[in-house]
Order: sequence, then structure tokens, then C-alpha cells
Amino acid sequence: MGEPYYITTAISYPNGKPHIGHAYEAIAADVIARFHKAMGRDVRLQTGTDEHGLKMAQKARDLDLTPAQLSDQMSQHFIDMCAALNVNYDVFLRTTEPRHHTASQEIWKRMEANGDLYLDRYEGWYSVRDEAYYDESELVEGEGGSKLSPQGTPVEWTVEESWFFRLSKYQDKLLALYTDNPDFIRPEARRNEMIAFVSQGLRDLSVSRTSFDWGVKVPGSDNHVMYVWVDALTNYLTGLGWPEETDAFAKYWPANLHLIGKDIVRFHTIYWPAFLMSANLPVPHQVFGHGFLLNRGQKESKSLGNVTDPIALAERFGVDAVRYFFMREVAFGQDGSWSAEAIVTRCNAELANSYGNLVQRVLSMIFKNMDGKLDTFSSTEADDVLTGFVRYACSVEVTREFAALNFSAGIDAWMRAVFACNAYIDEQAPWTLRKTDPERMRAVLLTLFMAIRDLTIAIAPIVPTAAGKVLDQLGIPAGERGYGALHHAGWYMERVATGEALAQPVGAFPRLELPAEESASA
Ligand code: ME8
Repeated sequence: MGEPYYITTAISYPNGKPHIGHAYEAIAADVIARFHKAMGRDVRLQTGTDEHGLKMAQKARDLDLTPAQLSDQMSQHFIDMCAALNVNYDVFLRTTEPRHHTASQEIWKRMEANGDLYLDRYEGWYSVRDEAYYDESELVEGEGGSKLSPQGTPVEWTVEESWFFRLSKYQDKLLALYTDNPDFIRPEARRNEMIAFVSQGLRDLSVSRTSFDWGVKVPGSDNHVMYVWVDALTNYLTGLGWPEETDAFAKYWPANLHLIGKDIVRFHTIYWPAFLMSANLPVPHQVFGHGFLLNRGQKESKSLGNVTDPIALAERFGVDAVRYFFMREVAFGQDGSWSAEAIVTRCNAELANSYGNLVQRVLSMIFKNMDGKLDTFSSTEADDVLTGFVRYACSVEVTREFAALNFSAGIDAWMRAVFACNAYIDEQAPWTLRKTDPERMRAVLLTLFMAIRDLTIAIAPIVPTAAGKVLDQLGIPAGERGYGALHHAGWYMERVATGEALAQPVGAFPRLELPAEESASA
């Protein structure tokens, strides 16, 4: 097994069904996990649901359910969403699990033992929707002079006895962490925001509540439950079996990457490392705050009636198309917009017409004109140029960009290689060579066979199902599908030596159609 790589998503509030933002984050995390697996690393992907707090308690009350019933019902939808999107997690963590209460109480005790917790009275603003405290100076004015959080959510004045965490004590340590580890917060814009925020000075943080009881009990202070973010962040440790001294913890902590949305960067890059330092635990290597996904430029909301069910989206367009679109269309880290037409246009142009068609044409010609047989051939300079171009794009450019989480740029490099293959096939015209020079036709088709194998391995983390089907048709063994295989010069001769002929190919990238009413409005 290669070097360990531990990646986590945010754990979602299961106060409703998953939305497109949840799907986007889960897909991105799965792509990153598959990429690192294909690079030979020993990957662990964790996701889950964040089931405590006032937001959950209030929603349950509105629905006449207990918070536990609401959590049970809704977390199942998040599990289903992962299955529908081909998100292959290792751990799905629910914060209501007993082991998570144990872990949260343990981190609490360690912070207390370190002298970082004290009892006082909280007086200030709280947003239930964000589960966040805000300073007066951060609030903005809403309609009719009401006060809103910087995220535009309602805030309420809260006064209660509360435990406090000495966040102020960690200001310099946090700034040193950001300076010493320039990649700790990414992308750069979020890093700058956080540095500016911490530099202004940090106030101690209220970390317990007494006005409701849906949460993890504070050790030794039974009328207090922990502030939901204290337990939520601890999920990243719980999933590794901590505080037991497990092999998983020894191997995977500190996490390589917490992948989260831009709205919760503050919790992950200020509170979380401070809690960890206080508990004397190592901090994660990187927190990446991705952008928000908008529906035709608008936030999805019940009032606009534009809420999309990600499972329905995957059923409609196919899971690979949805994954490809999100990773291709949105520059990772920035906000992006989607629409049914944009998915159809993008996937038809690139996956179906440019790449899928290339695969289908080449494999059919090998099947029909060469009885599906692979063999040695002598290549010309044009063939070698194509082979070198595709190999470089896949093994150097795509891997470099994917490793840096620049998915869109990586797919761009991949598309250039696909275009090069299409230009080559048009130029070489193997359909004409069939009559005039069958030997040359063989060389052209086999050159393309090799290129298709590289292209398919390179794009597999994004479109795992379709890529798997193509690699099956090419007869590439399971152990030869990682990025390392792109550097394995002998693969083609090993493939030839199996003597296995190609069967009649079956298309892996269907053209997508827009339902009539949507094409009319497009
Ligand atoms: O914040 N586009 O949960 P959550 C992209 N429980 N990403 C989006 C999005 C959108 N439109 N809307 C939300 C929470 N997200 C906490 C996390 S972690 C210890 C606790 C992202 O259900 C959001 O940024 O509100 C977050 O990363 C994730 O979805 C879950 O959001």
C-alpha cells in the first residue's frame, strides 16, 4: 500500500434532503480520492451527517418529530445520494453515534485540562441557520432595519450561561500556522480573508448552550450541551477511532485535506486548529474552501422553487455526465452555475461527440476490419508524435493539474489530447486506408488504441463507470488502470501477448437529450 491520504467532506446538516451543493462537494471529494488511489496512495474518504444543534432541534419540532427521528430519516438520503453519485466513501459518520459522543467529550476534557475552558455568560448574536455567533460589527442591515448575519441569515440576541474557549490565546499561533504553511488554507482568496480576520483580534468563543439539550453533554456540566461546531469538527477524529489508539488514527491523522464550502472556512481554519492545538493534537495539512454552485446563477431555495434533487439529476443525465460537468465547468474554488442545457451541451460536445465517438469508431474499426486482433506494428513519425502528445497530456499535465485540484485545467489538457486524436484520425483516414493500404490502417488504429487507453485511464477518476466499461472493452487488467500504468512502457506488448481479441464495442457515452419543454425555453 502506498502513502496514506485522508480526505474528508463537511458533514451535512440532515435537516432536509441533500441539495446540489452537497452533491457537488461529495463528487469533488470522491474525484480527489479516486485520483489519489490511481496515484497509488492508500486513501480514506470520510463523509457523514451533522445531527446536533438548534437548527436540527427546531426543524424536528416543526415536523412533529424528535431530532433523532429526523436525523435517522434524513441521513439515509445522504447515504442514498452518495450511492447515486458513485461516491465511494470509507466511513459515513453520524454525530449521534455513541463513539462520537465519547470522542467529543474527550477533546473537551483535553481542552479543559489545558486551561482553555471557563464558565461565563454569553450575551450576543446567534444565527441558528448558520449555527454561528457573530459580533455586532459583522452584522448587516436587512429589510425593515432587521439585523442579519454576513451570510444574510436572521440573528437572535442570546443571553445564557456558557462555557468559553480561550480562542484569543491562539491568535498568534494561528497566524504562525498560516505563515509557516502557506497551503494550509486554499484557495488564496480564502487564506487572505482568514489572515485578515484573525489579525483583527479574536474573542473567546462560546462553546456550550443551556437553552436546549440536543447535543453532546459537557463532561461534568450536565445542563450544558456542546456548541454544535465543537462536536461537528471532532467527527474527523471520531471516524478514525480516536481517542482509542487505533491503527487508522496513527496512519491517517493529521488529515491531508478537509474539503468544505467557502461559507465554513472560518470554522475549519480558526476554531478547528485552535481546538486541536489545545488538545495537543496535530492540525490537518490543508483546508480547501470550494465555491458555491448556483442554478442558472441563482442560489437554490424553496421560495424560488428551483431546488434540485441530486439523485434525480443523476438518474436523468447519468452519473458520469453529472460528475464530468461539475468538475469541468466550474473552476475549482470559484462559484459556478449549472443548468440542464449546460450539462447537455457540455457533455454531448466533449464526452459523447469528441471522446465517446472516437472510442466507438476506433474499436468498431478494429473489430470489423482486423477481427478485433491486436498485434505489433511499425509506426511512422506521425504515429509517434500522437503517442507522445497523448502520453504527455495524460501522465504529466492531467496528473499535475488534478494533484493541484485544478480539475477544469486538467480536463482541458485531456480534451486537447482527445482533439489531437480526432485530428489524427481525420488526417490518416483509416477508412480509406482499408482498401489502399491495410497495413497502414492497422498501424493507425493500433496507435489510436494505445492513445484511448491512456485517455481513459487519465479521466477515470471523473467518470469512473464509463471509463471502467471502456477499459474492460480494451482488455486492460484491473491492476493496470492507475496513473502508474501510464509510465509502464511494456503494457501494450503484454496486452498483445494475451491474444485476446476485442469484442464488438458497446458505446459508453450516450448522447444526452433535453426534454422538449426545456429545449423550447433554452
Ligand atoms: O455547513 N454549493 O452543513 P451544510 C456548494 N454541518 N456547496 C455548498 C452549497 C452550494 N450551493 N451549499 C452548501 C454545514 N454547500 C455543517 C458542516 S463540518 C464539520 C460541519 C456546502 O449541510 C457547505 O459549504 O450546511 C458545506 O461544505 C457542505 O455543503 C455542507 O453544508
